[in-house]
Order: sequence, then C-alpha cells, then structure tokens
Amino acid sequence: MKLLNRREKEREMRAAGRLPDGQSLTEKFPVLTYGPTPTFDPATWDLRVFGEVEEERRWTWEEFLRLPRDTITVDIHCVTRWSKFDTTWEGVMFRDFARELKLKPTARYVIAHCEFGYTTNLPLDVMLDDDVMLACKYEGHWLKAREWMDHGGPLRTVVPKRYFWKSAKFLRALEFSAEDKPGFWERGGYHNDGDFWKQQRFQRRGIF
Ligand SMILES: Nc1nc2c(c(=O)[nH]1)N[C@H]1C(S)=C(S)[C@@H](COP(=O)(O)O)O[C@H]1N2
Ligand SMILES: [Mo]
Repeated sequence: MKLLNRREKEREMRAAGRLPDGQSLTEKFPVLTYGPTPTFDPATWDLRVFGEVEEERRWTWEEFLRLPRDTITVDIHCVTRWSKFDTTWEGVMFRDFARELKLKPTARYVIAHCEFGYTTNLPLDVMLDDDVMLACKYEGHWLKAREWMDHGGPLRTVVPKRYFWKSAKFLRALEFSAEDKPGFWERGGYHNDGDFWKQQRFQRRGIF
C-alpha cells in the first residue's frame, strides 16, 4: 500500500470534487476558539431549548446521554482555508432532537448559544438537513475529555455543509427564532450563510 503525502491526498480530493475553491487539505486538527475553553461539570451542565417552542426545555448531561445517538463521517471546511476529510462524529442527529420538541410554526431560525456568549445562526431548514448533529464524540473520543475539550466539549453542533465557524462548540442552548439573529462572527463581517461551495466567506464590514 502506498502512503500518500498531503499534496497527493489534496490532489485526489480536488479530483473527486471534495475540495472547495480556496481550501487546502490538512491532516492536523487545528483548534480555533475565540476566547477560553470552558471546564465541564456534569453536575451543573445543561442544554436549554427556548424561543419559538410550545414548551421550553432543559436536558441535564445524564438526560442528554439517554437520547439515541448516531455516527457520521463528514468533511469539514474552515474559513481560514483548511479542510479536513472523513472526520467521524458521534451524537444526536439534530433532526431527531427537533422531533423531541414542539416547534411553533413561527420557528424559522436556530441560534446556537455557547459558553462565554459565542453564538451562530442558521435557518431551521439548513439545520434540519440529515447530516447535522449535536456531537459529543470525535473519532471515538468524548469531547468532554481533557485532551479533546478544545474541540467543543462536552457538546457541539456539526453542520457539515457550512464553513466550520457555524459548528458551535461548547453548546449550551438552542434558540428557535422567528427572526434571524446574526451570531458572533456573522456580526463581525463573516457571511450570514457560509456555504463553502459558494465561497461565502465575508459579507460586509464587521463591527469589530
Ligand atoms: N463556542 C465556539 N464555537 C466555535 C468557535 C468559537 O470560537 N467558540 N470557533 C468556530 C470556528 S471559527 C471554527 S473553524 C470551529 C473550530 O473547531 P475546532 O477548534 O474543533 O477545529 O469552531 C467554531 N465554533
Ligand atoms: Mo473558523
């Protein structure tokens, strides 16, 4: 078996139509966090759902772990131009999670709220795609483990069809909203939609 080097793998991915323009393949897993990494305490952690739902709800860590989980293998693309292929995540599919809720017909956007105030926004129909996950494991490792916490422990969203800033680490709440509410980087000038096939990187001058 021939081991491909990084450039050869990159060429393969480009030929296979899996490398969006302006991206290059990485074999590392860079950590990109604005601000600190939180600590995780399973006794106090919760995941809240609020906004345009018939009933606001809250899951403790123990309760969240009782939800049925799946595994996905997807490519991720960061707006800082790295792409990582065939990453495997385990967690609760957002679609299945949404079925646990009674969404009001006015719910059109999902705002992910994270530790320390990071937020990111997407339309509900984008979030309801069949590959969107609330992920608690990466390559079999619990994100809550000390060595993996930087990647969004204990829980993050994974939205494979958008630039990776739309995949919210350290998730604590999902807000269903009638109006769009641009998140942290979106207010800072990043594109509101973030589709990497369209190179939707920046949209306007940010407020930073
Ligand atoms: N809460 C939170 N989520 C976040 C970020 C962040 O700073 N805080 N950074 C985003 C960006 S810009 C990217 S590219 C990915 C990086 O995820 P990684 O550190 O696991 O590579 O997380 C996204 N989610
Ligand atoms: Mo990013």
